[in-house]
Amino acid sequence: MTLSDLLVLSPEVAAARAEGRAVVALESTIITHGMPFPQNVETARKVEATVREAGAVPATIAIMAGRIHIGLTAAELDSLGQAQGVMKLSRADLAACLASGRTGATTVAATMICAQLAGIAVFATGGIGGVHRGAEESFDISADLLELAATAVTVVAAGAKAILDLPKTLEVLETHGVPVIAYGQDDFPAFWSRSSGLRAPLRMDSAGAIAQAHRLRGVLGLPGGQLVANPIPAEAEIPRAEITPVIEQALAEAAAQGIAAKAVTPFLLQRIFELTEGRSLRSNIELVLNNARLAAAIARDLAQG
Ligand code: PSU
Ligand code: MN
Repeated sequence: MTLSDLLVLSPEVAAARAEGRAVVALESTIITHGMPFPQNVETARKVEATVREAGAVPATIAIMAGRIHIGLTAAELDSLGQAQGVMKLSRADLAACLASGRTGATTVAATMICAQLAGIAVFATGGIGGVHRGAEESFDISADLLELAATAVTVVAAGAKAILDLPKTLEVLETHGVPVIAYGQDDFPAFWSRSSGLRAPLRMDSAGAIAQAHRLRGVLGLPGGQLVANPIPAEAEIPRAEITPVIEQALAEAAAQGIAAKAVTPFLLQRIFELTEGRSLRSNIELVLNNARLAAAIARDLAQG
């Protein structure tokens, strides 16, 4: 079994790679564990269309029947969006999922690994995993953070959700040498809200500068990627004062029900969706589309060499 036996490129991605065109990787956990059906599939399609409109080719990544799919056909995307019992894959789970032949959705960490194997340098998502509140007791720190330190993919996200401990998340990223670049503002964004109230370590105002920093990390021989924190568009944001009590309630329920490990992030997202009567999901969709546009611009700059 070699790597080329494992990777299945969609026809669109294979053509783009052959022609040296820009490609943007997309994760699949947001489809299977991050949003309810049918908005998950509708959003995934819209994100792909947005990447294409912005002049790049989308590559949604998932594991199916023992292969790593880089780019899904419309039928594959539909079936993934309704599949039951899909594994949530981080670095630890990838090979085991392939060996078992089960269907698996890739988190930020696993998507970065697969993107790099396929030669894709830019990846758009909603929010990354981070240090959970109470991590000093639970030790719950997302493997996404260590992946950013290890794998040379530039990840465009709307920051990290305020369900996490954002100051600790930024500290862990700094410890591991991950550049955290706020796009077009000084503050680190907080997913549904444009600002977390914390200053981001770095700021850039153009896709070209982000692409150049990605290239220069390669020249310097630095392993690891970059986190680009792109604030949600103003018209779609939920101000921090409004989302904070909702987050507190969802966190209290998770604690009361003993939700742990991989179940934490999906549980909180679902409860916040219910408590906001869908408003959080509408914001989530808009921020992902916004990230897809910026990621496509970065990928286009990189493809120009
Ligand atoms: N943030 C979202 N939606 C998501 C996720 C994060 O807004 O669906 C997913 C991503 O796939 C991320 C994962 O990589 O949750 C992090 O999970 P954990 O906290 O268990 O590492
Ligand atoms: Mn975790």
